[in-house]
Amino acid sequence: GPALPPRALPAPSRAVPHLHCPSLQHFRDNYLIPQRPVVLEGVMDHWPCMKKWSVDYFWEVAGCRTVPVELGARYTDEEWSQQLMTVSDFISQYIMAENNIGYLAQHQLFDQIPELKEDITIPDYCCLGEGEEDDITINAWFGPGGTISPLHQDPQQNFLAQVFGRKYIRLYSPQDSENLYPHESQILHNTSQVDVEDPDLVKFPNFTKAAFQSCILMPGQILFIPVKYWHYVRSLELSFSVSFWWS
Ligand SMILES: *[C@@H]1O[C@H](CO)[C@@H](O)[C@H](O)[C@H]1NC(C)=O
Ligand SMILES: *[C@@H]1O[C@H](CO)[C@@H](O)[C@H](O)[C@H]1NC(C)=O
Ligand SMILES: O=C(O)CCC(=O)C(=O)O
Repeated sequence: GPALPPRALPAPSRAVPHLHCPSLQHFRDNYLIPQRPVVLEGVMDHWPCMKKWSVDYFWEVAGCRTVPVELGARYTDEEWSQQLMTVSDFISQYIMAENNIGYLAQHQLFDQIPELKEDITIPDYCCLGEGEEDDITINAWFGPGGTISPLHQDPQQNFLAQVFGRKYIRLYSPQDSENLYPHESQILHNTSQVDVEDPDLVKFPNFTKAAFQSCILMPGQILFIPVKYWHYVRSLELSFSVSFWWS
């Protein structure tokens, strides 16, 4: 379908705090243990991806590789689907031609193209978890402006690292789950039924009771999303993010 028209940003709310390269202990005591979101700056400045990654680079290193692509603005839409296609087809049909929304959102990309993995680093803070480094799931999120990840929660801690482009992000505490109206079905039970930026308050009256934090995640910033913390993500332009799920 046609691209969604750009929407105005919502009213200001509580901003997510920002920190520059906190010590492991400071991060653990003030954010990990109390399970508070925070934006980390300065941590990924020297990752090679910051200088190397671009649309041309992906075309070059991965153009002929076949990957699953999500078609449609959001995975809760009726017309949303997944399709296998080459990275070069994805780039020409969904990145260059700005009339369709397609999202390359997947975890196999870094196993499929090991070259890309050398351009990123697992954040040191992950060593504060109990899991092994091998158990960390690294996801790629590559798409044009207008991709939306509906409000949902995941079962692990997350570092969402922004390589290029900006993303508008809203966060709601797990303590507010009942005001977020999770879907009833098993498959979508960790996704909210509410369209965060255009809520139906007749159907979901208690949604306004839920307090939220928000930020615009900029290139070079890493957002810590605690386990089960609800997050909604909309890309503001061509964007590449890498997420690290760890425990
Ligand atoms: C939802 O929960 C399931 C099981 O807890 C998990 O595997 C999945 O990654 C979660 N997130 C989404 C978006 O489905
Ligand atoms: C809204 O919250 C109130 C009080 O917490 C509860 O009694 C009511 O059932 C909720 N309504 C809906 C539609 O979820
Ligand atoms: O960037 C996005 O669109 C969604 C990211 C996300 O949901 C995640 O990292 O768990």
